[in-house]
Amino acid sequence: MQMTLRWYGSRFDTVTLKQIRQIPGVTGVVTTLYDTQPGEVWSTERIRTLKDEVEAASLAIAGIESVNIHDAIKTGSADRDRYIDNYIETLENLGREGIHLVCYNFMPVFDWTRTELARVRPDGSTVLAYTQEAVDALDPEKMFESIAGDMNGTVMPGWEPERMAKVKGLFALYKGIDEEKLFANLVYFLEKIMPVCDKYDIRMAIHPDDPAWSVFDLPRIINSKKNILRLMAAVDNPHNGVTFCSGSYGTNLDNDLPDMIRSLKGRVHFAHVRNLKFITKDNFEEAAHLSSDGSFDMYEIMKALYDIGFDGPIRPDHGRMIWDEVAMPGYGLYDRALGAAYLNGLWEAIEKADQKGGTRCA
Ligand code: DNO
Repeated sequence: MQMTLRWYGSRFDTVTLKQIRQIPGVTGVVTTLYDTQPGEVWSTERIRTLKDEVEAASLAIAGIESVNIHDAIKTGSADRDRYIDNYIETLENLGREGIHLVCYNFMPVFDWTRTELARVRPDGSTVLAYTQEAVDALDPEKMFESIAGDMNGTVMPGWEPERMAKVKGLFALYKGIDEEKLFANLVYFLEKIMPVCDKYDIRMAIHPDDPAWSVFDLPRIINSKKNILRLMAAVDNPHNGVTFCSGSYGTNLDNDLPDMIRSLKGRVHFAHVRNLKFITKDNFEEAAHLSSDGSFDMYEIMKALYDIGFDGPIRPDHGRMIWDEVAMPGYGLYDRALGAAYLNGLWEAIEKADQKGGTRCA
């Protein structure tokens, strides 16, 4: 596996490439052209400039997170083929620049949903949190305003103000789109792009829905073992793969994370590994990566990735805000750096135990 950090680009991120380079064991970033809109073609020039900048800091682009999907594709509207052609052109341009991993999601209207961006934990750190009660009490069109004040002046992925200004219209677009239609639209899209992925060896890695159930009555389809395996079977091409995000699938306690990873052997192209702390089953907060700080057994998650021969990029995911850092909630430097070091430590231990046949010194 390759340890990486998510980086939003020098115009948007509070964390620098130099800082990322100094986290032990981190050799790459997953990044994006954060100012492009879904449906826009990414030019070769811009991809090359981004690549040059990352490489000048002695890091590599391990993948793109995300090339976002236009709503016309998700809703299957009459003009979807035009946007799929644009997506294909972007993939070609990325492939020619030697980029072989693309993370994306197929969530309607909202990307990941949290109801608090700065819940205070017992140690004084602040974290993102979710309660179903808060979602149920909220007018979906006011969702953005309810959290905007806690974004520390940053633009959060999926919650771009321009997009949120159109939220009413977005809800209207998805009227009549149920889970079966959304699934069919996703399969249609994947079938169209697979030839270009085959040609340039681009691994598509779908990010799960977060939380892993329907919010505001919107359809959600990438949220369980059954549903993700259905997608893998529907487009049975190794380039159709997943971003295994423990913090997203893990929102639903019915999801057995190590078992899901094992069932996806050969299709996990990218891993987001983080921990959650459950207060009740639909009230959870993000925790430090360490197993004992949250509800997941992080060793078992890393072991499952090791056991399936996972060799793609991995990244620590949302970190706590600690040590008075002011950054994009979830995406500060300090706690993600601790997370990377911890995950690297787990991996080293798993690997060495395996190489030594699990034997212990007398
Ligand atoms: C949140 C992220 C998501 C993810 C997208 C992938 O922190 O995990 O925004 O990047 O859903 O397209």
